[in-house]
Amino acid sequence: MNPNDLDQLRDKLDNVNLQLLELVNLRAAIVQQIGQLKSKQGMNRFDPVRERQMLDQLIHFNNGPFDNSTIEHIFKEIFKAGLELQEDDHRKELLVSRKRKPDNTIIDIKGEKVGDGNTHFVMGPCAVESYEQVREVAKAVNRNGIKLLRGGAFKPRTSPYDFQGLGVEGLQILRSVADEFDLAVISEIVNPAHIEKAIDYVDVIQIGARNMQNFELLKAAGDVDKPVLLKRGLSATIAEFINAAEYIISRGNGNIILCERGIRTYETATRNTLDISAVPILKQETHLPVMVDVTHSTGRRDLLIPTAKAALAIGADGIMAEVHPDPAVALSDSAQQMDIPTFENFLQELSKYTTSIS
Ligand code: PRE
Repeated sequence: MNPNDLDQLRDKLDNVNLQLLELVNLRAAIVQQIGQLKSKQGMNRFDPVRERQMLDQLIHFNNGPFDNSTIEHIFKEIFKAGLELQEDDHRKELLVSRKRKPDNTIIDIKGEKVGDGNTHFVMGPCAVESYEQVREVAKAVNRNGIKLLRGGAFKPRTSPYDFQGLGVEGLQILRSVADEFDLAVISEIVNPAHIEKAIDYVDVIQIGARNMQNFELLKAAGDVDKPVLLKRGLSATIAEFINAAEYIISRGNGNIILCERGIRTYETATRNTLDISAVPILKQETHLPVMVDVTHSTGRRDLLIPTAKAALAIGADGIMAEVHPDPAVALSDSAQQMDIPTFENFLQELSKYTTSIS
């Protein structure tokens, strides 16, 4: 073969490549416009029927040399790329998106500024059981310079026969103890109708993993002027988690802390699987602070320190963990809560890795 022929053919191919490039991007720009229209009209971006029609038409006009299955394969990849472009554009439009707001959201909770680059701890018992129990933990929390006290008053439990929490009485206990030690209260609310009432007692409304897609609860939390700590659902993808936060911000409340608390996988060595890479992904995709709940993600006391270290190393804004004066007799989650000396050792171990324990 004449080497000049090869050069000529390659020149031709270069030209075709450039034409294809232009056409592929022209197509992508049209797909983006369709995506915007679909967004406005609330339509599904993925449309398999439309994809089938286009493939049938392409096969009808296909004169080779590529066979039909190859043509289908190539165009399915093109459709997939178009769909991803539409989804990417959609994500950038979200109010929680960092593309919309490049600066970090900093949430001021009684002077504790979550998202300011320092490490923040949220500590307290799994469930409020009594005034004395909460007071003992609050005293230790305060003694160690921590401001954010957690405690469950409404407990969504797997079994209806397990302790369901003290309800409003639990919130009252939390408030009076927190006031005594100048702490802020974070507590889970499970019913949209309770939000208004809870505002008198809590400084941060927690929406738990099991309620991450309770859209009426998300809307109700979005309607009030209180920070919200939103936990990732047990089997929620990161995109679903971000959309749950979007429900809250879309109603006007942008003070949202995201909390990775482990997801359900086939692994049984831990209670849930801590999805540590969710932390930098959430921080890249959104402007919201991100915390890690090491207690629920592991379900194991022996893993609290290493997972908390990992969370801080990967950029978490805070750590949540459970503390009980006597975990052995706790009414919930007894295997995973720390007693007070263990909690103090936990803080001591982590102090080497935090910017400031506050
Ligand atoms: C498009 C993209 C995604 C859909 O699954 C179907 C088709 C495409 O790339 O052709 C465009 C589009 O959104 C549409 O025609 O509805």
